[in-house]
Amino acid sequence: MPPVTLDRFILESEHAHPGATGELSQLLMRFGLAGKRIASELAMAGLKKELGSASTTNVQGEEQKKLDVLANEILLETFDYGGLVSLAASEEMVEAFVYTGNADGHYAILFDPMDGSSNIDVNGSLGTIFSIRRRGERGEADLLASGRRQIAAGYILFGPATLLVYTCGEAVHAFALDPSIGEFLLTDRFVRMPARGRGYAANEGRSLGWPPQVRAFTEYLKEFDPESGRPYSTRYSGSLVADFHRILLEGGIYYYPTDATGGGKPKGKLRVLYECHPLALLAERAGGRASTGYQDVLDIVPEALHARTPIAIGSSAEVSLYEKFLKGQG
Ligand code: FDP
Repeated sequence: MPPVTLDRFILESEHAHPGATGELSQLLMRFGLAGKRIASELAMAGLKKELGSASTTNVQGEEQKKLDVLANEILLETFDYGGLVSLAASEEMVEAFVYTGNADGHYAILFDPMDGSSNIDVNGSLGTIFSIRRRGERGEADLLASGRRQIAAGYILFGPATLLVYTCGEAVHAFALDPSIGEFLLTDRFVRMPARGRGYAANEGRSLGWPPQVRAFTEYLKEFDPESGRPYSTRYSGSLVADFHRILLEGGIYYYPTDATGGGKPKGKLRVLYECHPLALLAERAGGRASTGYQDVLDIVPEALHARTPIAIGSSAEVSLYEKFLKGQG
């Protein structure tokens, strides 16, 4: 059986949907291309002295690394031809970018080009998260919509291997880059997230700023009760994509709640449109869940392009338990 490349898989999936225009297939394949270019830059970044700060900050006031900026440029360039995409919004840009040469393009893309930036300088895992939406008449304003309006979403995980995971609707599929031929090859068709896991991912160093219910949830996970699978193990890498990928395969929960420490993150840290909506779509399609604690993440309608939200994402058992604790029923 020959290996199934990303392009072949996408094209065959397209043929299974009579009436498909092939446009979405092209977009997904281009995210694959961008992923290969970013992976290649990451592999050489230390040698080419591309690590470190770009001496700029993004719209959120966070330091930008050179690779944040480079990955953003690669993604923008990748969709600059072919007429399909007319709008791109990124965590690294203040406003959405309008492709003036593609004004009629039906699609908008949204991305976090380099997720887990604190891992850049230490050769840790990193990711690119993406989402595809249909572009509306009102341009940027139409992006402020529920996550259920996403047509497709996915991520590229830059770890020991480069992986691409996406959903185009019904199911989640995973691919690994074979660097010897420069192709993503299918590794898992119809990925399912376990209904329950044994690990949690959270920056517990900030727990004093969390709501007391989240602290109580965390203490519950750490209690010794082998019958209910406790204590859970902590697995936090500083890269949402890497932590999410582990949970996709092994189950468990990632959470980044509101944080009142210091300057505080009263709305949490993660961005609705670039991180939470795409990963929530993947989680749901794989049988998991994503919640603010009070509402499904996919139902959030952000008030601004760079809006943030608290999030708990992962196996349905742990996310439902998190919700119970937040509502004081744990
Ligand atoms: P980063 O800011 O380094 O890009 O979304 C951003 C993110 O990383 C996630 O990937 C990660 O899980 C989280 O923030 C890390 O934040 P803390 O350092 O506050 O734990």
